[in-house]
Amino acid sequence: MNAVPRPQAMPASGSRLAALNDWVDEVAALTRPDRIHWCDGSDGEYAALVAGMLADGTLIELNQDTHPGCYLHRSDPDDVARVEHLTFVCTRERDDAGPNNHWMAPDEAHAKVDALFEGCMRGRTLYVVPYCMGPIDSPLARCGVEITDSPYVVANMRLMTRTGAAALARIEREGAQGKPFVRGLHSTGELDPDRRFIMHFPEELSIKSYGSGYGGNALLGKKCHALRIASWQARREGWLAEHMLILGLESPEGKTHYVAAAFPSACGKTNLAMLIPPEEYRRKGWKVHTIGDDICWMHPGEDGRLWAINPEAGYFGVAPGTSATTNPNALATIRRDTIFTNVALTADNQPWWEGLDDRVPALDWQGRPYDPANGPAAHPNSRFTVSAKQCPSYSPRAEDARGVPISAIVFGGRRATLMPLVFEARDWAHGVRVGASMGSETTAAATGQTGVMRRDPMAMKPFCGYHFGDYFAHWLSFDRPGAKLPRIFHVNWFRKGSDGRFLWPGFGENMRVLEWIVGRVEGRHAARDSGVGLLPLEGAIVSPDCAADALAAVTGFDETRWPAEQAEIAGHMEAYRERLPAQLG
Ligand code: GTP
Ligand code: SPV
Ligand code: MN
Repeated sequence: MNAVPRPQAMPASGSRLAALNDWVDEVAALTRPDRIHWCDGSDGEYAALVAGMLADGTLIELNQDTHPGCYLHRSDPDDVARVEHLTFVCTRERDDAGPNNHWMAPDEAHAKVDALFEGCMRGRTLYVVPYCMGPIDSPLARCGVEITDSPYVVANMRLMTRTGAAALARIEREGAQGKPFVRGLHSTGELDPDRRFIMHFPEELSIKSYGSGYGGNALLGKKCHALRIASWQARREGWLAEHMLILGLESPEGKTHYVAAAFPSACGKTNLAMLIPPEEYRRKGWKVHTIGDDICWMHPGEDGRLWAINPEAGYFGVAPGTSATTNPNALATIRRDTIFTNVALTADNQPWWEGLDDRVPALDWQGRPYDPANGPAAHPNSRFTVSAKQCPSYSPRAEDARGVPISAIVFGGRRATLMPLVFEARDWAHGVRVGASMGSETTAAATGQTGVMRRDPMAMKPFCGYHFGDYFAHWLSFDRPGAKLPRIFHVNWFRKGSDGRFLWPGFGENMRVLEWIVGRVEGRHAARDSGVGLLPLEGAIVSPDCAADALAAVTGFDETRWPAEQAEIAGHMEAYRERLPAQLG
């Protein structure tokens, strides 16, 4: 990199950590910003960012009477979701990234993306965003710094992570002890899909993302750090970084079981995490407490249990389908201080999306007068960004430095056929096989065709930062003397009848499945064995919103179709053959 003079406005030093200052200098020399701003995470800073974005049109003010502190961002129409085909894991050895990732040699990747970064921040401000993934005082938390030229990203990072002064202090403290922080460099570039890359360098604990301003492509604390880089670190350090929600299920007796659940993108994590139990359960005293809705870091504790934290501090949730009937907690959460991205607008400037209610929107997600001929009014991957603390079911245990002990792990996918409403794995190794075999129909959370069935092991296909064979072996390794592992289950809310409609009512009714799961953990419910695993006994799970024949279809398992599914799973495992543990072979 060329040595260039510092721009006038650049502070001599933004941090007590030389390694951080040097890196910021190095990036500034490459990207040539007009200004550098070190984020302190304060309210005043957020207000100034928002004011700037309102002035230049990056944000649009929503109806402040109905939605105080809420704004709309319309992204570039070519930049609306994660881009898996442009996402790379750049390890020295190609095989370490595995067939589950796109790979590029680190030197080649740096050269390719640095050429794009060259001078890209001219006329822009370079923001330095120190952040902590997890409770600020938790030994399970990990820190990073994102450098970005997008004020929208800075504002989203402030809602999604613990940013600012406290995070910087921890980074400096740890840096003095030689502990590295994850370095994430981001620029929106020209938002040109042909000049877009999301590069990960797990061996260097660094990320370089260019050409997108959307979600997981740009908020680097989320998928890039907390899943791809963290999964790599977790393997080395003996823990798990997973695409899972975490909820606490409190029984009428006041006992709380924590459950972690891995469903692929747009397959129901946020909804399950914020579930409101049906009236009859509420009356008895059942409660759901939300710890996290997307990512879970689990560490084995001294007691042999897995202890989990949610590394995030906010939700980047799917808007379409969110309503007073499906997810009232989410709706209550996003009534104020929320950034909406790519939703539609009503005539009185309120955010709107398909499934919210029966109003007719005035403008679609691109700001055009709404015309059904143009497709849905809200983009199918339109989202809200909001602080987790605003959720009525938010649990203070999300701030617990020790995390919460996990009683059950639940895998699940979007499967129109075959996979039953719920089953339990016979033991840990079987549970790992169930997770590794997961299938799900693709959704709008990533670009590409939707509704295509693909294997998505542990919901980590787009997010595991290393070879799936090594990953499955890592999962199996937790079964060791002294371990008190969670029981493993599999659910499917998305079975369809011959008329194409969902057989199971889902949402709040999923409480009935959670209760069965916790009942199994406590030894209160019997089960019957089947090809796929342990099924509930007939009548153990019923719903007033599910007719008897639908219930029988959705809770049962068609053994005649199992051999074909198993053959398909074997074919999928074949791709990881060279590193596949014998137990999964
Ligand atoms: P990411 O944020 O992409 O990781 O998604 P997620 O897994 O958190 O999915 P989310 O809870 O946002 O749900 C995605 C879509 O599935 C929304 O449109 C929901 O309304 C819908 N959905 C969630 N739970 C259920 C359910 O139990 N049944 C049905 N039919 N749809 C559901
Ligand atoms: C997902 O796709 O799983 C998400 C949204 O949670 S994004 O942050 O864009 O990855
Ligand atoms: Mn997700």
